[in-house]
Amino acid sequence: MTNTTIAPEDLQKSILQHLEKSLGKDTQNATLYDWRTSLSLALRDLVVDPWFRSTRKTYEAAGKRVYYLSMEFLIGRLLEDVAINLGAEDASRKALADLGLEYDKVVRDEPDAALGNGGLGRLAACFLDSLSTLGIPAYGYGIRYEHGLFEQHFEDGRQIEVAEGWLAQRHTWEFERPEVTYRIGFGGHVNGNWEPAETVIANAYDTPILGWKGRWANTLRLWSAKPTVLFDLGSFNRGDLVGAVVPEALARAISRVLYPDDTTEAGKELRLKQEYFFTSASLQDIVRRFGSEGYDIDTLADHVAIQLNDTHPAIAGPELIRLLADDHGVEMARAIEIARDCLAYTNHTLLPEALERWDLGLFARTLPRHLQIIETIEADHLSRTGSHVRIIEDHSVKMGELAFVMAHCVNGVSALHSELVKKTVFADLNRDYPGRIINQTNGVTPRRWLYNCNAPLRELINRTIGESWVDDLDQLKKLETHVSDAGFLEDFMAAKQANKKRLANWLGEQVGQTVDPAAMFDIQIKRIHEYKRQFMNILETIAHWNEIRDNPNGDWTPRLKIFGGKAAPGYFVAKEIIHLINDVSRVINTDPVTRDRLKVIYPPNYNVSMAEVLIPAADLSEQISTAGKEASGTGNMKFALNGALTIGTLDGANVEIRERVGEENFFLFGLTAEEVVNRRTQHDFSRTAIANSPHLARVLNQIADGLFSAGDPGRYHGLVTLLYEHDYFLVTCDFDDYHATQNKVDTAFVDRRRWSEMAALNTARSGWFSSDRTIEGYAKDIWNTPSLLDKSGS
Ligand code: F55
Repeated sequence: MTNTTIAPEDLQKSILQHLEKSLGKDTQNATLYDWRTSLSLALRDLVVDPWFRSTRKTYEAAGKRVYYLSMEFLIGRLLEDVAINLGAEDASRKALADLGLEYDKVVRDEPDAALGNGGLGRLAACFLDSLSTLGIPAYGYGIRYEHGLFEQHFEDGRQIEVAEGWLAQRHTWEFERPEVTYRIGFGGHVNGNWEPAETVIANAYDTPILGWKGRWANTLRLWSAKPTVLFDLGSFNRGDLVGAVVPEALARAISRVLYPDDTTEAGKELRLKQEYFFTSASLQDIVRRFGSEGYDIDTLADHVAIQLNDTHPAIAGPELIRLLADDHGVEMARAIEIARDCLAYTNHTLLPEALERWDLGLFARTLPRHLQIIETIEADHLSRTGSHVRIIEDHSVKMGELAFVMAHCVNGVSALHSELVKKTVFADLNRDYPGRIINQTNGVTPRRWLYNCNAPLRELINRTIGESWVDDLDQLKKLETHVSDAGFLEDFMAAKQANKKRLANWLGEQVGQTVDPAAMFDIQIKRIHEYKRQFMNILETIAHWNEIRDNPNGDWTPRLKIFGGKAAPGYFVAKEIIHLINDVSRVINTDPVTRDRLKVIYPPNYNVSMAEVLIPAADLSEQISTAGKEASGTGNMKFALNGALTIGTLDGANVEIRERVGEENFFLFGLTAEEVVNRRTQHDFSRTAIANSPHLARVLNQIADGLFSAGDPGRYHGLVTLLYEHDYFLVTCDFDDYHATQNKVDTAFVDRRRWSEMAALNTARSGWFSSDRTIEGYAKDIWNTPSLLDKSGS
């Protein structure tokens, strides 16, 4: 059976029943939250059937399953996702409308599940969607953080972080499994056996992940930390009230909050505990399930493929060996072999500050048995390969090396990145284990990132080529023949215009700004980081502003520049950049000379749901990282798919996007990864670049003079000095090329016919960037897991 079709009347009945029986409310007193929860529960009822069916098929097939271990799953909202996968969107709309409610408003009431920082976590969420759509039996494993990524507020232009509280409301999609618990030990001693000093309980919560047309559903299992003893009655009885709650607080701290650092390693004890907590719980669960099906432990790798999403779960190597050797009596050398056959590792970044290393003392105190096992792994690795690469070095445990040695396959996330992985961070290990490193270029789910977020374009595509593209994105190629058709191009631009109007309304509501939907919408949304170069973007914006002011009667293409993104709370420079963007925005937006031609808006608290409004409305996608630094990028793919043109460097997946959409449909600028490395060796490269760029020199002087920080002229002294003296990310070197390319974009935008062709070709040629394609690559090259969908597609 495909597509659980439900009649609006039946759905409405179910909504009302849930309102009454599950929430204890009548229609008179129901709030938006009550309605949203009732609709969610009504739809969730429809998910259970395909979920059970998939689980049964999985057990019957007795084949191999994928276990995707990730510290982060950046899911966003689920309601709309479930509705479209069930084919119940129209029914939901109608059922609610008849109750006097607006579907879109109800959907927007759901808080984002923001259990991730950025690209790595969002990729994990797209992968879950694709695994279910493809019918590959899989479990996602992670942490049920009580607080997801912090809420970002601006106070006088500065970022303020506020704790996020998605679980303050009932999380309708999950099922608590009080009976599924594991003990997770920390510290203590090894006297033959490991005797942990401290133990917490990992408790499972399952969320069904439904694929396209409800043909298949996998499970996302998130672990919550609980104390072994609920309440210390002894302390309480002695009158120590605070002491009585301490053990509980300590245990629960482990799943309390997501670390907000994207690409910087925190090195904190609690973080190590989080990593071990969820990895151990997941592996115990995998081994228990395997055992319950009656298999011989020696055949584990025939049934289990474990993917490590970066090094955060790298403790899986030693932990699996520990479970096999210490608990199941497997001989050590064989345990290492089995573990390696099960494990594979994805690297997401080359940034040195992101490579996890644990202080040896901390590691020994927290996981003494694992340290012993790592020493054995290292000895085994050294003796087999004659390598000089050590896992334990400089008084630390290097998780990248551990993950590499314990994985049978290591992959990068774009063609360029995978080559750089071979040549840089893992050059020596690549020689020791030739062929181990492969590439799997990232992708994004077309269900969320086109079908769901872009109704106008979805409808146009459906009218033009039918609906089969949704789970076979290569079909978008069929649009190419329509690009010579003026009518199609007009419709394509009309869809874009509708999305721009929606965004304009949204901006009016959210930030109280009026914008012109005819202006070019130029968007950079991602974490704020020096390598991503939001700094260069805002500097170029100022240069552009200067040019308009110098020639106010010129024929300027109106632009709306939108920024979105959070900075890690401890990342000082990134926070300064945010402050600068907000300061510049205030000055530019109040300038009567440029008012109709340039505007800068930075809506606070960028998240998945905001991306869903911004991306479909973009004309121009900013992908301007220093070449060699952005492992892949996935936002770049979402923009191209939704018909935005990219201004970008030859970095990460930009390279592959440009190859596919055609170089004439992509605005390329900047140094290559190789040139970047060379340029850094040149004496005073940034001073030279600034001296040679009148535009940049002027902008830097304006900032240094306090033009954007009236009353506080010294505010950006540090940022400006950084560019002169330590411009590691080569903002100064790429500035002029970026500026010149932006001028080309201005000119191109005015030729509406040509622009619409380029935009439509971006959509038509982006099919390859579906995460379905990526997952098929992993399934074939790494996991060896078949799809269990019937060939008929049911
Ligand atoms: C790595 C280590 C730590 Cl300790 C924390 C975060 C990371 C990390 O790499 N985060 C991350 O989001 N990386 C991004 O992964 C995306 C998915 O592969 C890529 O598209 C993106 O280029 C990369 O920065």
